[in-house]
Amino acid sequence: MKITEIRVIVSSPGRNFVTVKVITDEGLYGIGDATVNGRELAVVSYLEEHVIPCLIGRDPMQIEDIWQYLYRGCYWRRGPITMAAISGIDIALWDIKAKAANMPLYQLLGGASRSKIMCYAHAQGRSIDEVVEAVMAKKEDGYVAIRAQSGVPGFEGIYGIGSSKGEKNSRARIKNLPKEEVWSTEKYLPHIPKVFEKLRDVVGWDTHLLHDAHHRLTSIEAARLGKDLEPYRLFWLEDPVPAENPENYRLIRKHTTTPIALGEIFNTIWDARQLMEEQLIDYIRTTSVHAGGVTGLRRIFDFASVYGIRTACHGPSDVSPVAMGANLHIDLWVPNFGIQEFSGYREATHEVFPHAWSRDGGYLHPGEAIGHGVDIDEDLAAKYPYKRGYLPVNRLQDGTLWHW
Ligand code: GCO
Ligand code: MG
Repeated sequence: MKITEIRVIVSSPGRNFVTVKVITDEGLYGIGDATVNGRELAVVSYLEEHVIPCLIGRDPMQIEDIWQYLYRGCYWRRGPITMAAISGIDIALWDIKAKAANMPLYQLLGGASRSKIMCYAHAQGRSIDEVVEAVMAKKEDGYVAIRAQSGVPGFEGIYGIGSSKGEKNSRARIKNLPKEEVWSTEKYLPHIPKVFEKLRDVVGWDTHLLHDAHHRLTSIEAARLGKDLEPYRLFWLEDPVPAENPENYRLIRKHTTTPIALGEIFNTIWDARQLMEEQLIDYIRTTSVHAGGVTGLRRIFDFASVYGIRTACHGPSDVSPVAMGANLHIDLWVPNFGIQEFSGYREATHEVFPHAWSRDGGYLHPGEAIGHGVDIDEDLAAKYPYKRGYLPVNRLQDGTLWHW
C-alpha cells in the first residue's frame, strides 16, 4: 500500500478545525485531527510545506517509522505545531491500519478493557446559584462527573471559558483579535471553596465534581486552594500552576490530598516525565491531537501506568470529533483509564464529522465501525470557511499580563 495524496481540510463549523485526510492507492483513506486552537494555519502550512511532500509514495503501514521520521528526522523536535502535525498524520495512519485489519481501532490496540467510558461534562455560571443550576442540569442529563467553573464576584464573565459575549464594541471584537480579560487570584481563592460547599449541599456526594484553575496560581496559592477544597472531595483540581517547572508541584503535593490533573497543553512524554516519575500528579491530561497521535498518547499512558497515574484525555470542543474518536478507542483499551473530558459539540460540527462514537448518559463508547469511526463530509466542510479566532488574553487588575 502507498500514500498517494494527503489533503489538509480547514473548516469552521462553529469553530476552526484542521483535518488531515491520508489517501492510499488501494482506496483506503484515514482521517486525522491537527487543530491547535488560535494557531490553526501554522499547522496547515507545516503540513503542506514540510510534511506532506515527504510522505507521498510511502507505506502507510509503517506508522512508527513515519512518526520517528517526522519527530527525530526534522531536527527541530517537540512543540505544539510540530506535534499537532505529527498527530494529524498519525491518527489518520492508525485509521487506515485498523480499516485494513477490518476492525475497530480499539481491537488493534489490545481490545476493550471496559464496556463504557466515564466522561465529565462542563458546567459554569456567573454566580454560585447559576453554577448550581448548571451542574444540576448536567446531572439530570445523566452525567456522573461534572466540572464546575464559577465567575468571581466583581469580575465580568466566567474565567477560562473563552466566550466573547458582551464584547460587542471592543477593538478585539471589531478586528477579530484576542479578547482581554481581568483576573484577581486574591478574589478567586476564597470564592471557589464556597462554590463547592454549596454544590455538595445541593448536588450531594454521588456525583464527581472537578475544577480547572487554568494555570492561574502559584504553588503556594494552589496548595492553599487544594487544602480549602479537601472537605468537598473533588475528583480533581486541574492545572493549578503552569508546569514549565515541574518541581513547583512538589510544594502542592506536600500540602494537600486533593488529586491533581495536568497536561492538556503537553505534547510529548518528556513534558510529563518528571511529574510522573515523582508522582506529583494523579491524572495525565494529554490528548491524541496534541501529544503525537495514537502513537504518542499510548507511549505516555503506558509510562503513566508504571506510577499508578490515570488517564484523562483533554476533550473540549476544540478537540475535534476526530481526535475525540481516537481518544475513545484508547480510553476503551488503556488499562489505567481514569476519565474522558467531553464538553459536547454544536450540531454543525456533528454534521461535518459523522462519527460512530456515541454518548449514553455519563458514558461514551467509540462504536464498532472499522478504523476509528470518524469521517469528514468535505462538501459540507467547504460551506464553513476558516475564520480567524483566538483564545482570550488575561491581565491582572494593574495591567500585568497573566496566564489565561
Ligand atoms: C479544558 C481546557 C479548555 C482549554 C481550551 C484551549 O480543560 O477543557 O482548559 O477549555 O481552555 O481547550 O483551547
Ligand atoms: Mg483545562
